[in-house]
Formats: sequence, structure tokens, C-alpha cells
Amino acid sequence: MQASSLSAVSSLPQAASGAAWTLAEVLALYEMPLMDLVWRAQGVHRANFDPNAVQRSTLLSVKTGGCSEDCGYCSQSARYDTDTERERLMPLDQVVAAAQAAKDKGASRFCMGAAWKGPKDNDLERVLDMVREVKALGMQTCVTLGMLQQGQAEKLKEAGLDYYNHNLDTDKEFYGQVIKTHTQEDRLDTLDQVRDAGINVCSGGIVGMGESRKNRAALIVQLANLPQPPESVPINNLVPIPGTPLADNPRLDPFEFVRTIAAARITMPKSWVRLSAGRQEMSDELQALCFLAGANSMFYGDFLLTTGNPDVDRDDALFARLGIKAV
Ligand code: SAM
Ligand code: DTB
Ligand code: SF4
Repeated sequence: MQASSLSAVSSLPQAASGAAWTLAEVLALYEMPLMDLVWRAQGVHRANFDPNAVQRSTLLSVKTGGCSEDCGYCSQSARYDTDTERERLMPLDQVVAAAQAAKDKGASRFCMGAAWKGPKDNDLERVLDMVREVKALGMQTCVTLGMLQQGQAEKLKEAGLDYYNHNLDTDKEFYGQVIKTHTQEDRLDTLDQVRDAGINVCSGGIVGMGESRKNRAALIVQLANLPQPPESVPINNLVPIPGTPLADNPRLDPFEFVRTIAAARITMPKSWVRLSAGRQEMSDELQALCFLAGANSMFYGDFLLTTGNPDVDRDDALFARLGIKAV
């Protein structure tokens, strides 16, 4: 095919206007020549966003390790012997100081993560204080606390929460091979509660866990076909954690990661697609290709939750070299 004009590329696979995406359509995106796919994704990106702006959130693990859940990729599951030390819920003043430091470095959102199956009511009260105080600094707020019980999302909304992160993580067909203590259906239930409470949804997944391309496409279909697509879609590349079952998993071809970003951009044109875990191992050139494929948000700060992220100096230099502005 001659893919040298916009019209030629526009005639490539796409869901009918307003219709749900099918697995065949998203698989067809994955199977396009990479240059055509990236060009198509960049076209969708430009029609919906400033192509030279990237949103930056800083993460903080406010409660680390000792999690009851069996997620085969995670350093924080109590079931695996990893280097992550268990820590209690962080005092409020430390959280606020970290948020202020992130704001001073130029992050617009502060995301607080807890290694829980879900929050107990008394833990939630302490997180609500964190949300209120971080919001008062003039930052957007995000938390990722696991599965919610009835009424908890409303309390978070009242405290001023802007985003709740809860990933579908992987195709429902593959889910049980990696995550043994809850189902993807449980996660969908929490996403419904977040949506109903009027909080922005942040939901995406992890690639590189040994899933097939079909599994990756199915996850994208599922996210895109939610009653309303998530406002934020994190795409994580597995960070292999020694001591977990996925520690020695073969690495995903980086171009397959780029294809996943592009498929998310094309199927969720108005969502912020987040280039998430795994960035520390990526070259600057690969990250630039991810931005070209439609990624327009990322985690900014020297740490993710328990693992490293590129230093802020490296990220600031990359933004300057690429002419990207932070939003
Ligand atoms: N316990 C909560 C939960 O499971 O939603 C919040 C914290 S959990 C660590 C947040 C997300 O981090 C997971 O859903 C997963 O997508 C991502 N994640 C965790 N460990 C990872 C790893 N080793 N590599 C890539 N992503 C990872
Ligand atoms: C998301 O999708 N990725 C972030 C955030 N949401 C909470 C977490 C990545 C964790 C990577 C492994 C670690 O540092 O423990
Ligand atoms: Fe616990 Fe979340 Fe890690 Fe699963 S991903 S073990 S729920 S912290």
C-alpha cells in the first residue's frame, strides 16, 4: 500500500464513528507497518492535543509492602521475598513535604500509592487528610489504594480527589495467570464506583508479562470500550523484580511497546496516554518515539513506587532537547 498521504492512512483500520472497537480492528492496528501506525497515531494526537506538551505526575508510595494480594509482577506482595521493606502509612507532614518538593520541581499532579488490597475505613481517613492538604498546595491529586468499598469513592471525591488510579493491568483471558487473589471483574467494579463518584479515572495496564499480542490488543479494546474511556491511560512496561515469578521474564520488543502506545492513542483519542513504568531502561530516542506515537504524560521524579525512574535532570534535559513543554 502507498501510505504517503493522510487519506491513504485514514482508510486504515478504525472503529466506525462512535462504535465500539473490535479485537480484529485493534489487532489490525498492531499489524500495520510501524511507520504507518506511528504516523496515524500522531495524526490522531495532533487533532486532539498539543503535540509538544507532556503532563507530569510525581508518585509517592505512602504505604509500602506487605500487601495481601498475589500479583506476580509486584515487589510489594507479602507472598514474595523481594528487596522491598514493609513500611507503615507515612505521616501526613512527610507526604505534604514530598508533594511541595514535587510541585517545586514542576509536577502538576501528585499521586499517592498504597500497597493495599483496599483501604480500611480508618486508613482512608488518613488518606483523605493527605488529599486535602496536597490539593491545598494547588496540585492535582491522585491516589491508588486498591479496591474500594461502597461509599469510599464519595469520601475521596469530597476530600478533593481529582484522579483514582486502578489498572485493568492485562487481558481478562491472561489475568489469572499473573494475579491469583482477585479477578479483573473486581477491578471493573472499583472503576464503576470511581466513575459514579465523579472522579477522573486513571486505568491502563502492564505489558511484557508474557502475554501475547492478542492479549495486549484485547486490553486496549477493553479500556477503549468502557462506558467512558479513562481520562488517563498508563502503559507500564514490566519492571522485573527479583523474587517475583516474573523476575526472569523475557523483555518485550521495545517496538511492541511503541505499538501499544499508538493503539491506545488511536482508540482513546481524548485520553492522556501515560508512558509509565519501565522508562528508566528506555533510551531517550525510544521515549521520543513513544511521544511521537501519542504518549503525552509520564511519571516525573527519581522514584516510581519502589523502583527507580529517570532522574529529573535527565528528564528536564530530554524535554529541552525535544522542545517539549511540561503541563
Ligand atoms: N495496590 C494498588 C493496586 O494494585 O491498584 C495500588 C498500587 S499498584 C503497585 C499500582 C500499579 O502499579 C499496578 O496496577 C501495576 O499496573 C503497576 N505495577 C506494579 N508493579 C509493577 C512492575 N513491577 N512493573 C510495572 N508496573 C507495575
Ligand atoms: C501506574 O500505572 N504505574 C505506577 C502508578 N500507576 C501507581 C506504578 C508503577 C510501579 C512500578 C514498580 C514499582 O516502582 O514498584
Ligand atoms: Fe498489592 Fe497492588 Fe502490588 Fe497487587 S499490585 S500486590 S494489590 S500493591
